[in-house]
Amino acid sequence: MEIKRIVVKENLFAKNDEIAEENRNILKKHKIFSLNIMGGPGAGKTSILEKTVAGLKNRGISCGVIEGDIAGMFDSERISVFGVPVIQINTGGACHLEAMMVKKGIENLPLDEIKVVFIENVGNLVCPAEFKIGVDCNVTVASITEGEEKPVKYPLMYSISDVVLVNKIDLISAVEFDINRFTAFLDEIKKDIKIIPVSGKTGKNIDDFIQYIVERIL
Ligand SMILES: Nc1nc2c(ncn2[C@@H]2O[C@H](COP(=O)(O)OP(=O)(O)OP(=O)(O)O)[C@@H](O)[C@H]2O)c(=O)[nH]1
Ligand SMILES: [Mg+2]
Repeated sequence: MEIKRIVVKENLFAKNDEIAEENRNILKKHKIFSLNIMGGPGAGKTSILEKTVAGLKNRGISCGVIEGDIAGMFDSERISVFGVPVIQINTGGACHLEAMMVKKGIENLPLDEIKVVFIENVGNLVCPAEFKIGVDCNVTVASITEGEEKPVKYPLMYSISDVVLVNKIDLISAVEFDINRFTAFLDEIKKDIKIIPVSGKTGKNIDDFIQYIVERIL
């Protein structure tokens, strides 16, 4: 009997890419610089966003935030304290944001009033890297508590990143993390990448990240 083969994955990605392109066009039309903030669970994505959103606000730069989580409102509640528009997307089980989910988020933001959109992806070092969402800049938050070799163990995530924020740098003496070893591993995966060691807790070097964003605002 003839066996039928249906390649579902490719088609799904193709449709996702199409919607990601629509997102890119909507954001471009409104001259909004957009960032996809990715990283493992608890790496410090929201902590860094709290400091970054506050810093941008102090500079008079308005932003919006889309929070992606499987369930719950914790992260959007943390961000809303800063008086910026924030949309919580609950994926209901999916371990990543897809372009259609992000599109719904974008459509609910006041696009004429903001210059920057942050999209915090679901905490996961694998799946978010596989789904384009149509942003200008992919950021991976790498916590030093995860270990130095993660770039070579999760190569796709690091290979699609434009910026790596090496977070929890305040814990460096306790964790004995060797940043040179980390950057050497990262260099094996991707050469052209901006690395900023930061602390989402103390705010150390968050200004460098803010400066990078300011320089890229359209
Ligand atoms: N010491 C220290 N703790 C941090 C730092 N950044 C975040 N944390 C702590 O790490 C934990 C997780 O931080 P979050 O900002 O919620 O991490 P997240 O990546 O947004 O987590 P998910 O959204 O659940 O994936 C919290 O207890 C934070 O206080 C840091 O730079 N230093
Ligand atoms: Mg978070």
